[in-house]
Amino acid sequence: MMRVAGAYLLTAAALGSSVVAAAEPSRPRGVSPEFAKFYKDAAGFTCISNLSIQISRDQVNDDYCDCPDGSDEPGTSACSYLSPLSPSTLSDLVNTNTPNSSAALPGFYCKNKGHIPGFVPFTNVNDGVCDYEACCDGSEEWAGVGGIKCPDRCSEIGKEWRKHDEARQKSLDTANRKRKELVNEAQKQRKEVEDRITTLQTTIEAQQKKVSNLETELVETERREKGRVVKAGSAKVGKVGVLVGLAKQRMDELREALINVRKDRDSNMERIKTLESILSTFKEEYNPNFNDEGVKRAVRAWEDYAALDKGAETDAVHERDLNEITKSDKDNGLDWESFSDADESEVELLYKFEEYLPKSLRDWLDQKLRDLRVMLVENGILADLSPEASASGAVTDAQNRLKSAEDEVKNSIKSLESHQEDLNKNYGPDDVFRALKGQCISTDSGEYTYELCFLERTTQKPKKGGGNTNMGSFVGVDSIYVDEDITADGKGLGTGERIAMRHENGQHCWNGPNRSTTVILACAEKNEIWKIFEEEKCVYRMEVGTPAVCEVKGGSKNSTPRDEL
Ligand code: MAN
Repeated sequence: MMRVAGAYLLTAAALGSSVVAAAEPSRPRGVSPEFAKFYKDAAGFTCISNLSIQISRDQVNDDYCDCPDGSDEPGTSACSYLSPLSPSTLSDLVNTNTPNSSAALPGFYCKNKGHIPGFVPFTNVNDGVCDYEACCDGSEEWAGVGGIKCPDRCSEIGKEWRKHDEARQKSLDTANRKRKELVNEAQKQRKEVEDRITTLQTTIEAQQKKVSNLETELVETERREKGRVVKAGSAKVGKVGVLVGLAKQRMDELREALINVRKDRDSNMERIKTLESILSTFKEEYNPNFNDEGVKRAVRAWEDYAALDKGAETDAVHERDLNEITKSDKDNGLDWESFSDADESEVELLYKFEEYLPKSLRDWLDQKLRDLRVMLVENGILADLSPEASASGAVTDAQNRLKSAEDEVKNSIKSLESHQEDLNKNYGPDDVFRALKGQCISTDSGEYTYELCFLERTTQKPKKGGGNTNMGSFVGVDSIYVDEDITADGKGLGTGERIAMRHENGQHCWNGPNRSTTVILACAEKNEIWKIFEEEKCVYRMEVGTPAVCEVKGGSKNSTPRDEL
């Protein structure tokens, strides 16, 4: 049913009847088909809600109010002082006969042939004014008070109404179709989020496995880099064993070489001594009187040689050291067996193994060992443990790989959490607002342009330039009761529960709160800001049309036709 200026146009649905009934002889003036059953008795009339009061038939519509509920005067204004029947109790009355209003009838019934039947308030009956809005057939002015004539205009008014109604219905259909599209889009977007979550979960699992592998790899790389020996020996002898074996072999070679050198030295010393003794005797015993020039030159050369500094006699300490060096390893307390059994974790000891040698051996061997180590490193037997080598080596690579894998996991978890949060957010009925997210609409009002970006924020932009003002960021969806007009072009909130979007924590208002905006939504063919006003300082209210709330309980307008004819 539609309310028009205090009167009612009846829709077929509202009264459960599909056609305007043909004139019924027994139906008194002003009675609608739905109430006809109360007026069927030709002998008399029983007041509709006062069954104890019965009157004669000719007292119906005699312009005198007999029934306390006014039901005996359906076609006159005689009982118009009674409070009118509210639209909500009309159907109660028709269906149950138990009115809760003093008036039993909704008003004077106009058949309005060619248009939609309607009721005119009883006060308007025969008041000398044509009530074409509710009574296009002019039947409520049946007495021609003051000479008034209200010709039937239902044909033209009905035609115009149907045109409007068609357009309105078309627009409603379009709006509903658009909503369906939005819901489809929203579902698609939700599905994308769900799929992304599934993908992320699998990705995270794989990434975590990768991290764990890289952790193992790093540990292994670190161990390998500390004691890398390429030439692994037999299964029984470990890498250290191989290295110890090589070192021992080298030691033996060096010792042997030293012993041989000492032997040669001693034998050569003996020979020198013998030669010196021969020459010394020669010098003592030769006969200078023979005047042999060759002999004289030899004697002078010998004297020169003998005068040379021969250096210190053989250093006893040095000799003792050499004796120690050339002793067997066992006599030196060096147990190669125990080194070859060494665990890899003891590998570091190897780099300092000269410390296990007697002091006397160390200096001499130091240089040799240095050479040996270089040779081993160069040949890939020992790892290069210099700081530069470890900083740029495989360990750093492994560390970097692990670090970036850990970062990947962190990023994926963050993304997963934000997608899960998004899935749990209230995006309105059917998740429909998801499809509007980020879409902006705006309208001019006064000195500002006002903008709404769905699910983001509302903004006030001065037309004359200057900075924009944040009127609040989207925080959630609510329901709000409204009772507003709907304009002829269908824009407006109407009456009932509507979906509202809250926007809070906007720019602080001087001497006031942080700006906030309530955006109230009603069904419309397109997204559009209808009205914007500041309810109180820095508290704004926007009325917005959108297909997103069509056909939604608490979000759309009445499904009955518009108020306009
Ligand atoms: C600006 C606008 C107004 C608001 C005042 C408050 O002029 O944001 O809407 O009322 O500031 O000072």
